[in-house]
Amino acid sequence: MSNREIAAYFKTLADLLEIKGDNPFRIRAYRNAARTIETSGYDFVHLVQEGEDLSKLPDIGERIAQKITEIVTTGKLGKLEKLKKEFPPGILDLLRIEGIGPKRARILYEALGIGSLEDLKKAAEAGKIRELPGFSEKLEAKILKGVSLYKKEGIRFLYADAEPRARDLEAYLRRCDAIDRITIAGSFRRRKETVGDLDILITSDDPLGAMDHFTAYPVIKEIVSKGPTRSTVILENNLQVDLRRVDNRSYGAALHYFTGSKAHNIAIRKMAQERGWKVNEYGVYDGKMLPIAGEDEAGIYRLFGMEYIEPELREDRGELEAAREGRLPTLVDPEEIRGDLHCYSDFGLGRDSCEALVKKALDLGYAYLAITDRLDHLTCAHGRKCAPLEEYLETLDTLQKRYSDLTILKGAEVPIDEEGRLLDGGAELERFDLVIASADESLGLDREEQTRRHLAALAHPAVKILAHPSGRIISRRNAFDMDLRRIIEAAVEHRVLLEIDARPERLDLNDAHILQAHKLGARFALGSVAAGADEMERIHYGLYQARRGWLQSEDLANTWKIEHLLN
Ligand code: DGT
Ligand code: CA
Ligand code: CA
Repeated sequence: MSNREIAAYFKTLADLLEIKGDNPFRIRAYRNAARTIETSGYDFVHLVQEGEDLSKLPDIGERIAQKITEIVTTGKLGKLEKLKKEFPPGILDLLRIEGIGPKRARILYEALGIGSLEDLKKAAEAGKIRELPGFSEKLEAKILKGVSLYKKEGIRFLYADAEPRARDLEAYLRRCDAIDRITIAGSFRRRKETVGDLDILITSDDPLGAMDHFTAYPVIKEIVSKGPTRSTVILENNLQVDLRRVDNRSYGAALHYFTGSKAHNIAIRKMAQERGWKVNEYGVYDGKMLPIAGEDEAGIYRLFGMEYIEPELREDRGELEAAREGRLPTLVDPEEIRGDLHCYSDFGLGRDSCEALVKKALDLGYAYLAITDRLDHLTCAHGRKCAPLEEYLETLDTLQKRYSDLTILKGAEVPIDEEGRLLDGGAELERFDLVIASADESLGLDREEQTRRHLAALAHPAVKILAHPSGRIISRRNAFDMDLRRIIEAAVEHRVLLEIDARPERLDLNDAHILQAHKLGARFALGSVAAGADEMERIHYGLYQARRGWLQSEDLANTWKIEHLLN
């Protein structure tokens, strides 16, 4: 169990208590504990197993320590189970909708008895929500949009939420003597931003032993089916896992088939038919049904006279033609990343000092790091201790002197107002090495206004990167209504890099937009958008998205030398 998963229990507990109207101090204590656990460098499962005294850690008291132990050892939290029973089962789904937090969920539940997305949709359609305290007609419309978006995309897991669980399960399966080879296939192998379920392939000479081991995995909620060639289970976090046992001589064909995507498979099958062959999950067969490939995956592509196609590209978006013609991209590799171009320190939204970020960048082997606090947090705009801007710039200069192995870029994220002006708060933007323009959602703007606002900002000479360009949040918020093509063209013209925001719920631009923008000549920049040193590690989620968008190192600024980047 990962720290993130353990923290999720406390977040859910806090959410439900808040909907219930419980003591705010207790709620805050659980939220703080969740944050400590999630951002801790320690592995909590390990701490529990070693019998460490957890209550020595910040924000972890005696009782929270007990709860962590309960979660780690049983996979459950009794208090949470009990609390869940006090509400309709769909109540937590409300929180997945953009614009609804626990406070508003409480109002919806108390005033109108809304306990599911179905209830929410009905009430919004009937115009009942706008009247509630703290709501409005606009918010009601946004909620309605949010519900339909959520329903359309279904209940999928963010890749980043599935990944720790998948890796743990994989490691668990590897410990079994009855299991030989293991691969997690499906959308997970293609590193899609969300996954519906996990598809695992194994080989085994002892199928019953292998399946017994699988179904004994500690955090299973339900065994849906169990058999010698296939078993399906549902984990405590509702993630479904299909495990299939295949023969060694079919392993490559099965891997290919179950990696997908379905569209890619169908395109391959068509190519086979044109040659009078047949492809399925057992192998490739000639006209006389004799096997001609199947043991290894690369062999299947070779058989068709193609280069090996990386799983990230298998979406039937032209990869088969490219592979046939030998012009597949050399996808950008994690080792090529030289730096992070978007993160926050405790001068702004971040939790950690600039120095902590610098140290982390060195740990990650980076050559450079841009610290990019929001300019409105650095100038007087937020009623904070007035204008830490000078101190920010000085701090970064001082750190640069102390840490000569890393180039520290003095960055700023600058909000774009509704007209497309950069909110510079009176600061001179030339004082920064790197300016990131960032548009928040502006509900009032129509398509043309939203587009123009972006075009105006892109024309500003100081702007180097456009943050999270589409504005979407996975399963929560659609992309801004604007002409993205024109915005991409303007970015190309003004040599502004388009960001790939690596936050797991953002991953913005997405793969399809990256492909489109790349064809139009755009270049890209990855940012972890970390609010703490530990979050800088999540840059790889953005890298996966870049790979799904066919990017090579020359397309991605983070792989460039600093001189090239700055000019
Ligand atoms: P997911 O789970 O919704 O995130 O997406 P996938 O791609 O993992 O899809 P899933 O789990 O339904 O099936 C795994 C793979 O099996 C899929 O990527 C391709 C293959 N597959 C499933 N159904 C079909 C089908 O009807 N035809 C073909 N050719 N392949 C299929
Ligand atoms: Ca799947
Ligand atoms: Ca599946």
